[in-house]
Formats: sequence, C-alpha cells, structure tokens
Amino acid sequence: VGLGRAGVFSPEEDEALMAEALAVGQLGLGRTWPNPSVGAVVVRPTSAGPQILGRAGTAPAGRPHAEPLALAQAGDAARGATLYVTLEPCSHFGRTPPCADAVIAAGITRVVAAVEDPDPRVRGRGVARMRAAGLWVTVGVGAERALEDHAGHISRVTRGRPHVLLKMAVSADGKAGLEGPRPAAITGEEARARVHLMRAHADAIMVGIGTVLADDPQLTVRLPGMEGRSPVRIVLDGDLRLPTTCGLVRTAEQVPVWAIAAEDAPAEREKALVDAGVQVLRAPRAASGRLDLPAVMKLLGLLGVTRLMVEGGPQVAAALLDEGLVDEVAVLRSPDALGAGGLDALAGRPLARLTEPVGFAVVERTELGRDSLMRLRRL
Ligand code: AOF
Ligand code: ZN
Repeated sequence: VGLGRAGVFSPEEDEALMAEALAVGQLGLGRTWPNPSVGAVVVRPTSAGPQILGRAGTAPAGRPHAEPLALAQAGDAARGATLYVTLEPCSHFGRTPPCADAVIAAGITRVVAAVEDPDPRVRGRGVARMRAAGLWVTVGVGAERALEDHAGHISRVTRGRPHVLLKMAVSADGKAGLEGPRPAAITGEEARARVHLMRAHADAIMVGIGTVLADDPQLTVRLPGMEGRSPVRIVLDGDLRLPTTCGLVRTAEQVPVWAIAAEDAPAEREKALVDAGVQVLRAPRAASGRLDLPAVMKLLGLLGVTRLMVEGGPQVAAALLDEGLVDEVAVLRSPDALGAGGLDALAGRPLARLTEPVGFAVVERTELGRDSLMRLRRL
C-alpha cells in the first residue's frame, strides 16, 4: 500500500479513473446548486489493477463536498492512495472546512484534478496547499468534459450569471408552435424523453409568459425514476399576468415557481400569486419596456442558479440570442410541417440564428426516432 511513486497508474488508467469521477459528478447535475456537482474517486494500486476505495459526488444542495464523502468511504485505506477529482479541492473555510486539508489529513499522496476551481476563494490555492504539504498533484486530466460539466459553476463565479441552454423544438417549416392558446406537439416520444433528461440536469427552467398562456405547460421531469428531479420553474412575466389557475401555479407547492416581474407590476397580482405559493422576484425593465434580461441573469446568479435551461417561446429565445446571453443551443427538428397558423420559431429572425449561430460549434447530432437533435456550444 502507498507506493506513492511516479508511474503507479498509467496515463490511460488516469483517464479511465477520471472518467469514473466525472460519471459520479454527472449524476448530481441539477441538484447541487449553488455549488458545482463534483465527482471524487479514491483509488489504490493492487497487483490486480486499480482498486476503488471510495466514490462520491457533491451532496444535494451542495454540501458536503465530494472529497470528504469519498475519503470517509475509504477510511484508513486512503493512506497512500490517489484521489481523482473533477474540480480542484477547495481551500476556503466556507460552511465546511477546506477539502484540500481533508485530503492531506487523510494521507492521500497523489491528487489528479480535472480543472482548477475559478471560484475567487480557491483559484489555485487548493492545489498550492496540497503541493506545499508534499502531495503530488496533477491538473488537467479529463479537463474538456469537466469544463462542460462545470460550465454552470464557472459561469456563475466568473460572470455572475448562469450558463444558459436554449432548447427549441422546430417543425420542418421552421415553426415553434401554433398561434393562440393551442399547444402543438412538434417532436415525438424519444425527443421528449431527452428533453426531460435535460430538465433533470438543469437547476432551473425558464419560459416567457406567452408560452404559459399559450401552452399551459408543467415543465416538470416526468421520466420513470426521475420524478423527484424537477428544477425550479421560472416565468418571465413583466406585468404579472400569470394565472393562478395555470398548471405551473397549481403545482407550485410540489415544485417551486418563480415569477420575474418588472418593478412596476401590480402589487395585488403579486399578492394573489404569493398566496398561491409563487415566489415573485422583481427586475428592472430595459428601454424597450421588456424585462432587462442581463439584469434577470444577474439576479438568477445571485440566487445561486448555475444551470439555466430556457424552453421558449419565440420572443424569449430571440431576445436572449439578440443579447448574446445564450451559451448552448439544443435544437430538436421534426420532419413534419405545422403549416398554416404556425408561430415563427424566432419571431421573424432567420432560423440560422438558432441552427448556425456565429461563434458556436456543433457538439452533438443524435437521431431521436423521427426527430433529430443538434447541440451547439459557444466556442
Ligand atoms: C470542492 N468539492 O464537491 C464542491 C466544491 O459554500 P461552500 O463552502 O460549500 O463552498 C462552495 C464552493 O466550493 C463552490 O463555489 C466551489 O468553489 C467549491 N465547490 N469544492 O472541493 C466539491 N462542490
Ligand atoms: Zn470542498
């Protein structure tokens, strides 16, 4: 035990063990905010290959952090072992003592971290602390995937706003729904399941009031086994037109609903909604009279939202793209046309703004039954 020398694990084993840590971290996406969902794996070498002694992710609501949970599983066997962790262990005294100190105290001799933690309280100090204590620390294994998984945390601590994923379902004729209060199914069952998985991995879902009035959506996760993972549901509702009888408000006791109103929206509407269990937040209006979206994003960042999924409608999608507030796009395309009465997906703007946004790269193309999914991320 505790060979503690270079070359105990090969670069291929490092990649594979970090993949284990990333997988554990991914399980918690959407439920650790305001904190990142970190994965940690404690491993020792044996003649039969690497043996995993502890494996944990950041706890729901963000604490305890991943490292002390994985170290506790390993117990005394952590002495001389290697820790794989998807984010630099923290160095600050927050609501828990620094993870870097827990790692040192447990007798870990090598730490492999995927990426540095950009939180201003950490930013390299966790690594420095462990190196000063004589641990061998490697940073960068699995970095590409870790940057993707921690995009919400990174965005919140460096830009003060959540990472924004814009999801849109578009018909073959470029429509995102039907005019008037008529919900239109655009994509099929497999696409729906994938959208629900995206929801489960988000901290919050946002729509415009127009979408609520037209479709009366639930915006919950309805996947077998994942029913408890619905994110907070946010409605951009400058004038507080949200009906207390809509599906969102009727389920507000089970899954939180936040209505974002302008500062001058009627107080009596606020009272009615608050009485119905909705949390009403206030944001300034932009010169256009609509809600000031950068200010809304800052507000959500302050409230701890790291991963925001936006599900329309066309006005909100277009406005976010116009403001440069979209970091990732998921376009689901159906082979069927909606025809007459269809709502333009981007409220008059060319569809290419969504399908070929400037400065984005395609990161995924998947066939989902008869539909297709294309995901793009900002470079
Ligand atoms: C870790 N391991 O599993 C996570 C970390 O408010 P606190 O005290 O919980 O600290 C939150 C910060 O800790 C958060 O902004 C991020 O920098 C880091 N998250 N760190 O060592 C973990 N979730
Ligand atoms: Zn920590």
